[in-house]
Amino acid sequence: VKITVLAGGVGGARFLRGLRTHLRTRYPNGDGGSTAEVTAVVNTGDDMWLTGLRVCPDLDSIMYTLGGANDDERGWGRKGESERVSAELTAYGIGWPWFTLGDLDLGTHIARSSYLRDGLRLTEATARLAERWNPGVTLLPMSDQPVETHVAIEVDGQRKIVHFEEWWVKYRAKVPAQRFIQVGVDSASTSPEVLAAIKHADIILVAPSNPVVSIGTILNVRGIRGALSAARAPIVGVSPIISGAAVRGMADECLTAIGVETTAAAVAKHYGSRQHGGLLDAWLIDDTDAAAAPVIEAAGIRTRVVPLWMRDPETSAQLAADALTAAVG
Ligand code: GDP
Ligand code: FO1
Ligand code: CA
Repeated sequence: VKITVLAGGVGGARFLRGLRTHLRTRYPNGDGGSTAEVTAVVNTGDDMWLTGLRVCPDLDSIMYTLGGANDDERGWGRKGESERVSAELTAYGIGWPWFTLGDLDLGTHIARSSYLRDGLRLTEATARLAERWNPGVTLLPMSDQPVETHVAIEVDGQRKIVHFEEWWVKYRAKVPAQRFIQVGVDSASTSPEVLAAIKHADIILVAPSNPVVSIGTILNVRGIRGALSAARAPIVGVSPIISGAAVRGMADECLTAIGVETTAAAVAKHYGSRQHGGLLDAWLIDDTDAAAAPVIEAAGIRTRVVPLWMRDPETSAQLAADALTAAVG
């Protein structure tokens, strides 16, 4: 079975880890792994060139999490990290002092930048990096061309446009976002690998990731929406919103900026029913949101009510199992 997952960073990583666990028992290969083939199409809108290096936060969150090297407490970066080089960079006045590149993490950025400088596409560079971590999932950037999310904000009466990470990390999304801009989106398109992963999938899953700056960004890349609507596989989404709140992270601030309520039903309607030209065949909502199921069903999206909290490996694996069950109707 071939499963393709659209994913952002932390929510995407936890969901993929749960899916991998579930598939090892559901489709065992006799060697501790699974015969199921999972491909993740990952948001690269948070990427940037920093201190001369290409940094890809969401790809790295997934790669480290599946490789068992993620700092799960902080949510990003490597566990056991140190920050000696970062202090040197700050002393030279390069980089962003509020955005820390750890020493071990810098190894990844240097290796990636080296591959890119050698002429590899980001897809190829990502595959090379992932070889070391054995993620058990094929990681594909949504595009080989840069598409960077920028945010229009107003600070002290001054309007300005900043990189997504500046809004997210420096301002902690506390200044309202007026608009998201995808720099480069007009000249970018998705890769042949992503198109094939969508076309040949038996099941397509939308991870419980940020609907605006993770999944929304992926969907806006040329070629992806068309491929999804033409895909033969059912498309099942998992709500990143539970009881009217983003579980981890700041999805609320992003949804508000695009005029979508922070509810499981509003996000489902924002994605839209596939029957009516939208994205979803089915949508998973949390037990606490059960009352919203009829509204979502009425919009033409099959709705399943299950626990959506990924508290530990078991609950994450169960969520993945529920998503696969929803795919068969
Ligand atoms: P980011 O790129 O690191 O911001 O991560 P993603 O875009 O993949 O996901 C972030 C979103 O995942 C958060 O805003 C939450 O809404 C959602 N999320 C995080 N943990 C959970 C969880 O345990 N269950 C569900 N359903 N959603 C979660
Ligand atoms: N998040 C922070 O809150 N502070 C940081 O200094 C920081 C550095 C950083 C470096 C590399 C990387 O891959 C991720 C990093 N993050 C940091 C996390 C990241 O900015 C965000 O959580 C995601 O991009 C949001 O989707
Ligand atoms: Ca992200």
